[in-house]
Amino acid sequence: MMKHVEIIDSHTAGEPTRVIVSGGPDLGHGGMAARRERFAKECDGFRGGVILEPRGSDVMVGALLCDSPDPSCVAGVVFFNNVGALNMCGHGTIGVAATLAHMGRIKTGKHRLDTPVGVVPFELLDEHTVRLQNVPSYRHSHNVLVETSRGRLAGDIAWGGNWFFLVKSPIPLDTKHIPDLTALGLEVRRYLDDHHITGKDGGVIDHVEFYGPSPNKDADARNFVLCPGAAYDRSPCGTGTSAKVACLAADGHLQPGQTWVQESIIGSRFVADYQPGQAGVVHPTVTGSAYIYGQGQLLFDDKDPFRGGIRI
Ligand code: PYC
Repeated sequence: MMKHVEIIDSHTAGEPTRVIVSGGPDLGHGGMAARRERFAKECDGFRGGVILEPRGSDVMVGALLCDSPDPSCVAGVVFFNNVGALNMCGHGTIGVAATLAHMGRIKTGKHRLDTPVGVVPFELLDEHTVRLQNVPSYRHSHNVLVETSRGRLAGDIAWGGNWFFLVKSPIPLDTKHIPDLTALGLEVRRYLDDHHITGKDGGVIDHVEFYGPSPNKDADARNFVLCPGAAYDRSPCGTGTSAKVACLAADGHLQPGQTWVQESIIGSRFVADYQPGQAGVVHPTVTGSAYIYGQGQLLFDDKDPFRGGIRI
């Protein structure tokens, strides 16, 4: 038997998003957090088939488009990657918004997307450009020490819709150092895991964000974000930019409404700012652009030994 899954592929600041338009698993009618749980438990074969080689790549983030129980939302979404389900995804939200526009489901203006960690209001500014208001973000811990082969590093733990360890990079942030940055990011992750260093309520810190100056005068900083499955984010990472803004706000280095131009390791950009919220959280907005680059069907043949992806 052949299963057909309809997809639309886009990239946001270089980072790909594969939206599952139809043919994906039915996750029931609960809230997005419950559907994410169900996806994580029951849909690993589907996840691997869509994201892993030969149909996908480690870099890709999947976005399963769902209906939302909240009538104020244009859609619900469950994000996933090469190793599991994500909580939230900033570049993915921008990709989903551009995809909904491409499908004719939304026009320029304000909309809301239901995600596993809360409703994310966004504004479609033109067919490519999206300003999203991310979930409340905050710094959880400051000056956390991690021993690495590059010495002792002091970083921050922050929530921006995913958990991040943010640390000044001891390695130059340029593309020729990507293998070194990846290796160091994996070392940091291993250290955090081995020492049971977590976010709030034991949240696993599965993203590592190295930051430093940008070589370009019109960007405030550059980053390199290592994602949970060891791929690096080609975009400046929407949730990572939100976590960064929360840390800047906590240090008094960024004022409410002041813009922060965050550059990625490949030189692509998001523009962020924030408004203060209750109890030390910030409400970040992140603006970026996505471009559709593909549309079609994935085919899954029952007899294909790699219908669930290549797992090594
Ligand atoms: O943009 O938030 C993001 C993101 C998370 C993982 C990859 N991109």
